[in-house]
Amino acid sequence: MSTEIHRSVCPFDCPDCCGLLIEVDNGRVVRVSGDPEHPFTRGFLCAKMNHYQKTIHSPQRLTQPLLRCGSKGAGEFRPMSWNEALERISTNWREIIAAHGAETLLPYSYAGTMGIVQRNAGHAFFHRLGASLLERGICSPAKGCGWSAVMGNTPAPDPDEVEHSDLIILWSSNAAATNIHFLQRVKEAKKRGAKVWLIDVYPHQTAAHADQVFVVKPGSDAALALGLMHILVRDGLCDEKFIAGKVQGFSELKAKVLPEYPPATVSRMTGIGVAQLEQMAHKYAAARAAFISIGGGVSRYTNGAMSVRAIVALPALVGAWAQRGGGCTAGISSGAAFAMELIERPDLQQGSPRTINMSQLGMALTQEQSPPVKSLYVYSSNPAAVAPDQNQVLAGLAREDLFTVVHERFMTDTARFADIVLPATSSLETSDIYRSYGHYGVQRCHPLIAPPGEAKSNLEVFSLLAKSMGFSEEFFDFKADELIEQLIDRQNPWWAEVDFTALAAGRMVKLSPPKNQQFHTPSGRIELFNPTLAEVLPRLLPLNVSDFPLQLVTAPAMKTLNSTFFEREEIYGQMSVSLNPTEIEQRGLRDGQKVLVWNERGEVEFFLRAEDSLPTGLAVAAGVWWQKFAPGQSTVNALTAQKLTDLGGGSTFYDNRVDVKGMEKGESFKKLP
Ligand SMILES: Nc1nc2c(c(=O)[nH]1)N[C@H]1C(S)=C(S)[C@@H](COP(=O)(O)OP(=O)(O)OC[C@H]3O[C@@H](n4cnc5c(=O)[nH]c(N)nc54)[C@H](O)[C@@H]3O)O[C@H]1N2
Ligand SMILES: Nc1nc2c(c(=O)[nH]1)N[C@H]1C(S)=C(S)[C@@H](COP(=O)(O)OP(=O)(O)OC[C@H]3O[C@@H](n4cnc5c(=O)[nH]c(N)nc54)[C@H](O)[C@@H]3O)O[C@H]1N2
Ligand SMILES: [Mo]
Repeated sequence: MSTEIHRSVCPFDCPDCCGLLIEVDNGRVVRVSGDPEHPFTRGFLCAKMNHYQKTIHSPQRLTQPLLRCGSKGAGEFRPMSWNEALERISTNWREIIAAHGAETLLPYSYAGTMGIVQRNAGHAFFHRLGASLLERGICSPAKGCGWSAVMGNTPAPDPDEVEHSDLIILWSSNAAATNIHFLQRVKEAKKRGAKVWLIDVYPHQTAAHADQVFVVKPGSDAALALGLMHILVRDGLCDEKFIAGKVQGFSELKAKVLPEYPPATVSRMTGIGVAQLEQMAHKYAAARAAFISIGGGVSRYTNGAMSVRAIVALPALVGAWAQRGGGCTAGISSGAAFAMELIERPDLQQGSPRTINMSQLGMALTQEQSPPVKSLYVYSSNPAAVAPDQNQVLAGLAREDLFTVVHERFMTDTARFADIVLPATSSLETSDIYRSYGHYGVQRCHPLIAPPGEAKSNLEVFSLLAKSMGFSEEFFDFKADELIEQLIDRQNPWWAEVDFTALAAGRMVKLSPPKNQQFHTPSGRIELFNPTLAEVLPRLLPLNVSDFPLQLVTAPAMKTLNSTFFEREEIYGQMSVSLNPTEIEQRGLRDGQKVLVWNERGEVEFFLRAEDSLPTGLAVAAGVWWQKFAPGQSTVNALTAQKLTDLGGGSTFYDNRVDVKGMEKGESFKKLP
């Protein structure tokens, strides 16, 4: 039989949301490549997706429902039928609801798939059940809050516009790992003469593409942005005309905030020299169309929303928004294009249950709650690995009285703790529609192969669970393609320019954000002063206080995505922590040895790596590993805290302090089987 080539979409949590070409031969995917006709992908993929077929056809895929037959977390299961699994889940839930109320059930999901249908497929069911609500803030809501504090609902510029910029600032963004198709635009602008800056806590892979790298102290970015503004004002480099017409609160900022951020003070706060600050401000003002791309890094601190807000304010002072290619982005939000209420079904909500923040799962499972959490249903997420304060999360998952169901593609660290594991489909086995948080594209995809064994999609499972629980609403009969049609709100102006024939044919089409006004804020201007917030003006907020000497940044790894792709042993390497050689020497350690990284929450074994380019005082651990591939029993989130950001209830993954010590000879934690 000859090979067929179909279009599909990368389902993973990445701003690029690539178009894929999938070659299928006899029911098997034999090759995956970037769609050359996809306007954003332009024919190339990242290292993770280049061999997606290895994930799809991995012998490690789960294919049958499983029932725990060992102790919690031991990973011992026996296969069972779907009927038995559904019967057990619904019987348990009925008993728990009768004894303790439906609020003691907690759904836990995030971004295993970004397809709008499969990602949101559980909301209607859990609303109908009356379960506790989950605040899904593990990624970067603080970034959104920082943006909207200044820009309201203003749609971010299209990423292609960056090609018209002459100064591109990648501010806390390792685009070479996390946004490679945007980086391609940056490289093209560079070829045409644009300068590229990287502002980060260490020079990572993206530094190779930058003309200048500015290394800041973690969490100090608000001071940097305000310090630059101080110089712009002091030296008369602001665009007075733009400010007079388009900006609210410049005089308040100038009078009340900027005097606190003179260069000498900002240099102490950020670690950037005074001369460099002066040079930065002058070059920024001299650029015709400076563009800032803000990554999530700055937002993952207890002061994260405020840091983003200060950075977003910067372009207003030089009028960068008035120039093609100028301005700033903190990510694209096109959710308003979709009739989300038809899939989320808030109208089915029973009672008014409490909300639990997903970054505080550890507390929710181990600390006294009224009512307690008695059952956890996890889908499209791996909280044992990705949630902060891993020791508390694992202690919660180990509770004998917690009934845990995990719907997964692989036997993850979370699935090991389940009472019941259900096998999940991959993106090539289901229908869905995708939007991106890095561009305005939308694309549909259809099942191209049969699921392995008895794997089912999120939507199918919730439909079966609804039947088992006796729910008769029509919603629970809808198929994915019907929901996709409902989600597309053709009357909504976002769809005005969409070619529906191309969409139906599986091609990417572009949504058009509203163009009726330039700045979608209450005042219609860029709001440096925001009277709706407790903090009406930006400033540097303090970080977590701790006596530990090193700041630990737990950055995204090049070849894995959060805890995804660890089934692909060929791509991930060794779980290591990097330090400047001075820090290594001071502790009497050597490059390559095993070390213990520790703080008040936990201890994690890593292989030590010396990196000359790292500043002192910083430790970097890339990637969120599966326990079974870690040198010890714990992974990086045993060190991170459940504390939330200043606004938005976001996670603070980079706001940790730790120390590092050598391991005694032969000392090691117990390994998992
Ligand atoms: N390869 C790969 N791609 C991914 C992911 C992955 O795990 N691997 N994850 C996906 C997901 S879920 C997301 S949300 C995005 C995240 O993608 P990004 O938003 O680009 O990544 P962040 O984790 O937010 O961190 C970006 C950078 O912030 C830097 N940083 C940390 N603290 C500070 C600070 O205080 N100041 C400054 N200036 N910089 C700082 C870090 O060193 C890091 O280089 O990427 C997605 N894509
Ligand atoms: N230390 C540290 N921790 C972090 C981060 C960090 O930078 N450092 N990043 C944080 C960020 S930005 C994010 S967004 C979160 C991400 O947290 P998660 O969204 O939980 O990310 P993943 O680790 O990718 O886990 C997704 C799981 O969903 C499964 N899955 C995939 N498709 C499907 C499906 O269709 N159905 C079902 N049922 N399951 C499916 C996958 O097999 C995978 O195990 O992690 C956070 N954790
Ligand atoms: Mo994320």
